[in-house]
Amino acid sequence: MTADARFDVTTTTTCGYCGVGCRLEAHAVGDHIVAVSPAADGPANKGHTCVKGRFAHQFTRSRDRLTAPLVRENGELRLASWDEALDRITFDLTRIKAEHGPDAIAGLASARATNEDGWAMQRVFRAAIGTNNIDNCSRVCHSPTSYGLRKSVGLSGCSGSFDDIEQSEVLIVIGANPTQAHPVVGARMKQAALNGTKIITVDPRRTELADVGALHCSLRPGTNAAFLNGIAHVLIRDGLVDEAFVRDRVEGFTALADLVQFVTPEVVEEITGVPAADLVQVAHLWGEARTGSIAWGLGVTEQRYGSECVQMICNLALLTGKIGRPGCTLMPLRGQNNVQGVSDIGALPDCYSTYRPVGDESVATLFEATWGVPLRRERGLSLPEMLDAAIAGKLKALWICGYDIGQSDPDTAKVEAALANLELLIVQDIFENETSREAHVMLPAASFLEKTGTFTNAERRIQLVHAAAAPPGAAKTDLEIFQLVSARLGHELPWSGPEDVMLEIGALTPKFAGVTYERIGRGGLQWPVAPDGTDSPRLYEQSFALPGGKAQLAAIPYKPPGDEASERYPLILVTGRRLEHYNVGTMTRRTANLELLPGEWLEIHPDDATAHGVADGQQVEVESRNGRIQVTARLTERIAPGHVFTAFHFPETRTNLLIGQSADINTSCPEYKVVAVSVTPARVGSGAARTHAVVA
Ligand SMILES: Nc1nc2c(c(=O)[nH]1)N[C@H]1C(S)=C(S)[C@@H](COP(=O)(O)OP(=O)(O)OC[C@H]3O[C@@H](n4cnc5c(=O)[nH]c(N)nc54)[C@H](O)[C@@H]3O)O[C@H]1N2
Ligand SMILES: Nc1nc2c(c(=O)[nH]1)N[C@H]1C(S)=C(S)[C@@H](COP(=O)(O)OP(=O)(O)OC[C@H]3O[C@@H](n4cnc5c(=O)[nH]c(N)nc54)[C@H](O)[C@@H]3O)O[C@H]1N2
Ligand code: SF4
Ligand SMILES: [Mo]
Repeated sequence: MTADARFDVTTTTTCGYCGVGCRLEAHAVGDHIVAVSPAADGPANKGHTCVKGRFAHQFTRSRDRLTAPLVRENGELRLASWDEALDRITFDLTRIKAEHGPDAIAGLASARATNEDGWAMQRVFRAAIGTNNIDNCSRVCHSPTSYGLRKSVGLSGCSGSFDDIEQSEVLIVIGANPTQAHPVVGARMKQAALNGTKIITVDPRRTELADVGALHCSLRPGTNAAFLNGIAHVLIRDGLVDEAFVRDRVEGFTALADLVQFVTPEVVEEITGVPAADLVQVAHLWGEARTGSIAWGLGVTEQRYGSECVQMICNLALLTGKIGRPGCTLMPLRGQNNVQGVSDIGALPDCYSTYRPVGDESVATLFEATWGVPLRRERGLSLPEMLDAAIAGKLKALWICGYDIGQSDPDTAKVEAALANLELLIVQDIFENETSREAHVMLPAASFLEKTGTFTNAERRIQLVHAAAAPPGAAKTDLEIFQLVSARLGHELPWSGPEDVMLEIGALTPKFAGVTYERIGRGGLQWPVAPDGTDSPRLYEQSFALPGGKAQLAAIPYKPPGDEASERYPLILVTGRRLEHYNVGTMTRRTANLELLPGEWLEIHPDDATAHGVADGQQVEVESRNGRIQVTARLTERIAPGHVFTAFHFPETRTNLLIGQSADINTSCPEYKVVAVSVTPARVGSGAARTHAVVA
């Protein structure tokens, strides 16, 4: 309830946009949310929010919201009752399973929905359908972070908290643009810089944070490994290693020292373009500081060797003992509100919750005992494998919850071919999107402001989400939808609400053992959570979560990225995001943020613009080996010559037509960050991009 007379009800909840996990107060009048303000006691936001959390809530009332199921009939989607839609799904899934086996069916869980929604979906796939074909959007985002952290230090999550930002003497921000993508964390970093934290930014673009930093290193896209190994070289060469820490707590020093001995600052300058003296300065700032943290983002992960680079980031913390103490944190800036959580709870083809392999007999039998059905021991298909299987005609049905692969996945033409080849495509979302163009059934879901559950932010902090309004029309929560379908498939999901789901997660997941809604309360709980409710704001204080308790240094050489500039494609395109819009933009394009930023553009350095005959504001054609789009050019000196930048928030731009199949070697995370392109003035009527209306 609320003390403010302007509102009927005020509900404390957690923001559903990015992984910062700001706590919000949502104010409703009648059925409508009319305002959102920051919760003063939010552990991550401490009374702040950004333009999305605070203002981008009008989408909840958009006329475009899905308010009833849709089913395809004679080529068209038409309104249907829940019974009709569920009958169609049950009939088709049962038929496909009988004809082709359970592995002809696959699912994608949402990084935007709650832990409880994700848990329900993976249970439907594993227990009701009988396949491990379940994946989520971390595949294209921070899966390399998860892989790298698990190899180097053991657990797939931030080693500390955002509170370590202010306690860091030095903060390296590599391949992340927090003032745009994690604005509240970006603001905390800026504030820390003003209070003395030395920020080192490592990014081909001069990000806003670079303006308050001690040093900006503008490297060539795709050369992080050379940079990181070069720092390790200087740390070892100049006696900046914490020898006691390395001796007692770390393995693999000799192999790393042997590998990096020839990676001199001069070699690094040659590969990355970062002046040798700057590299030495970074190593000394880092090595000589008492405390220091490293934050990273997609400029590290969305690369061919992204997972290896995460291991190399860990090397720098381990060599200098900057982990497991205040102000010493490995801080991956996880993207979506619950991309950490949806992976933690096991919406992945190879693991149950907290990354326990599906082939682990003791884990599988525990799940079998609770769910009462036999479970598969072989891993399922990852997202790219699902698309290949659909094109090959082996995958017949795909159920996608809150993930618009038609806009966000690489190689749009390939995604469209895969979707078009399915016998059953279920899209469960709050809006129609690019993926749903091919849907056979659409299920209308409740948004984060209309449901209860939990999200896990980028600090491993599980926080409560509370419904602040009712879902529109006949829309249902994702959890309710999974319960309805599962029951029809003959496997009841025996919960009376999301709180019961969390109790099941805790019972089957030792690292969540003590999690209850009551204990989560207003402050959240950072996993692992002991049975008595004690949580873990800081990992690795005494030992690492690897056999023997020791961390692993990785000795891995630099290798060039998957794509490189050529005479035909002389510029390197980097893609990313902008402050005002969120990923595929279904939500932010239906808010006043559209007025702040109504369309896409290509950032190009004035020298390149001159060389390629492009003027500011001109429509240009961008072509890669994979495809061609049209977009407006804007000249800016924030981008280095030789590189261009655009985002992917507008479906009509079709940015991802340009992205090919190059991906991280260990996790298949696409190389969205390094694509060789040509940029030329658009020929009138060349029709590279399909346009369609975006209704606010
Ligand atoms: N406003 C807004 N916020 C968002 C999102 C959004 O769409 N809009 N999306 C959310 C999601 S899902 C995610 S994952 C996060 C992403 O957040 P970030 O990881 O910060 O995202 P990006 O802007 O894609 O990329 C970060 C930086 O990597 C740099 N980069 C590119 N190539 C390289 C390279 O080879 N080396 C280095 N060192 N840097 C490189 C780019 O220039 C860019 O500045 O943001 C989340 N927050
Ligand atoms: N070129 C390029 N492409 C990229 C990237 C890049 O840097 N460059 N980044 C990649 C990254 S990091 C990511 S994470 C992806 C993100 O790509 P997506 O996951 O596809 O994008 P989102 O906008 O986060 O939301 C997906 C869908 O969830 C729906 N949704 C929101 N809330 C709910 C809910 O509560 N329930 C249900 N059922 N649906 C909901 C939205 O309407 C939307 O259709 O994009 C990737 N694509
Ligand atoms: S910083 Fe992220 S979590 Fe916080 S209000 Fe903005 S979008 Fe929401
Ligand atoms: Mo992401």
